Amino acid sequence: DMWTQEPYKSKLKAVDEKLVHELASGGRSDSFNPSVNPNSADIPYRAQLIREYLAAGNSPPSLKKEPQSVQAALRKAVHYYSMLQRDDGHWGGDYGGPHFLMPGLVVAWYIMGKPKSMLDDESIELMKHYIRCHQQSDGGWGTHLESPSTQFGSVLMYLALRLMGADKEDPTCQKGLHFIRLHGGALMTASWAKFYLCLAGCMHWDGHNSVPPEMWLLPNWFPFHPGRMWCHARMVYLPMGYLYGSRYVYTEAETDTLIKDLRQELYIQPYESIDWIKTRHMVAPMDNYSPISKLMETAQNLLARYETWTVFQPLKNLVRPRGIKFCAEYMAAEDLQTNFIDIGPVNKVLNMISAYDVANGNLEDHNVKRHIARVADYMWVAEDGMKMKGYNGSQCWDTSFAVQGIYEAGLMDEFPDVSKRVWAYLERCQILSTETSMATEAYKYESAAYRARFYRHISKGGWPFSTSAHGWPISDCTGEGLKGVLCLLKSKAVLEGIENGTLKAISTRRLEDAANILLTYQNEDGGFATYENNRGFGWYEDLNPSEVFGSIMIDYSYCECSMASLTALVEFHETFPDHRSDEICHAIDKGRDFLKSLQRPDGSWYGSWACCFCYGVWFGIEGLVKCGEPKTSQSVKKACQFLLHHQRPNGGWGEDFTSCYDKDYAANGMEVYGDDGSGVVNTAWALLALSAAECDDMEAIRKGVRYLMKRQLPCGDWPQEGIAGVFNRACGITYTAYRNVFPIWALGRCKATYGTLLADTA
Ligand code: LAN
Repeated sequence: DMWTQEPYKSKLKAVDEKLVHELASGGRSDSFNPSVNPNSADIPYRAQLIREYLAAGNSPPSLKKEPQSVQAALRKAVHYYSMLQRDDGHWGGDYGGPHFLMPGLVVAWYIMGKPKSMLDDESIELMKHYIRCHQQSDGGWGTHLESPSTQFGSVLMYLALRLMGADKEDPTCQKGLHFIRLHGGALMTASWAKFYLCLAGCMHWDGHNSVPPEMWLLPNWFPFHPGRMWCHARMVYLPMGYLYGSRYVYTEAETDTLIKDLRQELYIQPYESIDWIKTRHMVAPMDNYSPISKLMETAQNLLARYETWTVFQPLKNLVRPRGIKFCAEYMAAEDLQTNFIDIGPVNKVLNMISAYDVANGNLEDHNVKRHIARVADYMWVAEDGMKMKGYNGSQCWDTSFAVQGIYEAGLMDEFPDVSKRVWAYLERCQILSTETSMATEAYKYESAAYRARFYRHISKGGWPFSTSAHGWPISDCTGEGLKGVLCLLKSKAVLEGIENGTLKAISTRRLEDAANILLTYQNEDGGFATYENNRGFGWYEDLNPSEVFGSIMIDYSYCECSMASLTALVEFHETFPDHRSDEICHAIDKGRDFLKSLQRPDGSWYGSWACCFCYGVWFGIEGLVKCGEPKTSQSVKKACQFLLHHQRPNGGWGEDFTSCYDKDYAANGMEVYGDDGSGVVNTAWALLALSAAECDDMEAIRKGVRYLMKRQLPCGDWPQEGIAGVFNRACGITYTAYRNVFPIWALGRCKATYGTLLADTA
């Protein structure tokens, strides 16, 4: 138990552990029970912060459930949440969920000779625990926490468990292997899993479709160019190109007995008998969310000839080394620009293996060491063990939302230290130039020429999703960050702090830079994509080589990114009407039209980054209304109708993850989490949307507010429920801040909007 070790042990004595536990778990005795709720409530992390809070002599909220007013509920909620704020101002949380990330890291660790500096024995034990926790009754593992078992999840989790030393006879392994073999063995897993199998030496590279590094050498005007792909797909297929192109295999594979065993375990046919080239297109139906198109299959078959036919070899020998060289150079730039965190967990691992290969397997190499030092950024310990997160965290994003919620709840001045710390964090996270924190080394990559060479958008003025060290700005994170700062400019404590020099000022110039970068993000269609402009074409999706994810090939305009960017521009414009006024007004008008164009006939918006229509509709309504659409307009009315239609008898809203997957509203089943299938986060989004539109169905609003209050735990927290986040249509991702931030925000907004009309709610 890592919490009982120094430096925490000494503090532990000072506080009442029972109280800590009650506060951290909301007084519930069932801490983690994956069969009831596979989502972590983040109890160990929260307990540690509460411990420190108490050890410093602060008093916690009372654990009595008083007869409450909305105001009292809010005060308690913010008091509770303030205990969890870190000294540097951010809120952290479990950002796990996907099951295909940690196995990649384990493969890297294994290939690199199991360095303890990357994962020590204790981490390995905790990671094995995680895998055991999430095994399902059929023996398999899902692609993410709440997904039914897939070959993708199962093969990877099994591989990780075995590489971490679990015995084949171990009951978890036996059940897992049974599932895998029952469904055709590892030949049937998805390509991203096959990739790791190839690296580890458990599959022949001929069994993997070509990822030619040469594609980077195509001229930029060429209709298909990887530089126009969505940055996440681009940054994953970059190291894949390097590793595939060099046909990298774990150097000890041929003599390693564990690898030898795995080669026999994972396949239902003898490993030596497999005609690999014929297995490239195989994939289990359960993994096949976005089937490979005929076009792509043809391309892959042509590439397979390019890889193997002798006529092509002179050409290949000429261009492949150049492609590999470009990939290595591009990866080096990405490593430096992100301080070796890299844009996400997949390229983090693959870039690290590549850097290790570039260094000829030398663990003492400077770059390899810097890579290893940044692995910890992705790890998280919760009640279900240690996991690899989907990003290096959601710090900046959650913090920007939290402060807006507290502001709308009217409690900013009541918690002055909270506001001051948020200010400090947002100040620190804004990206000040196109340079990064490893400025001297990364500097050369920041020139316009390098930016173009490596397909990077400008950074100056933006905010990232996680930390300043990560350094990739995002449109909506910039929007929410800017709105957070604008809120804080209304805090007395913050203004005082700036005045007396305890807080750093954020110059008007910096806020203008934020508005400037937001303007650059707007696409032709009026909408906003995630990290960059939309560069490619719709048909790129036909070339999606990943069977498990949808819509990954280009950066599309999204409802969420558009709302956050546009409303930030609106608020910026209200505060600084002289800066690029015409352009901003024009952008807002265009954006509003875009939002309307995305609205579905039933009045809803599909949410791409959280589950699902409740989230989308909140962004849709908020975006329209703040961009000047009358609240009485047809669009707004219809959107409200959509939400009202889906309110449940108990006053809440509850959507199932399949909404995202099927792109069709799916209500949670009654049995989910034992509360009529409603959930606090969905309900909060719906209330935020309805109150933004000043919906006059008071009965519905009152019921919703009452629901949120009823579900509040005695300590001021709310329970963690189903998985809230999603990406690429098919993968869930945990947000543990949402259960605090959104109920606070929604209650605060309803109170501000409806005031005494809510009076009889308690
Ligand atoms: C994220 C996290 C943040 C998220 C929001 C800012 C909330 C969203 O509004 C825009 C998209 C974005 C930036 C986003 C995109 C996809 C990410 C990066 C993630 C969900 C976190 C993890 C995920 C990433 C792709 C996971 C790795 C898997 C691959 C398929 C590469």
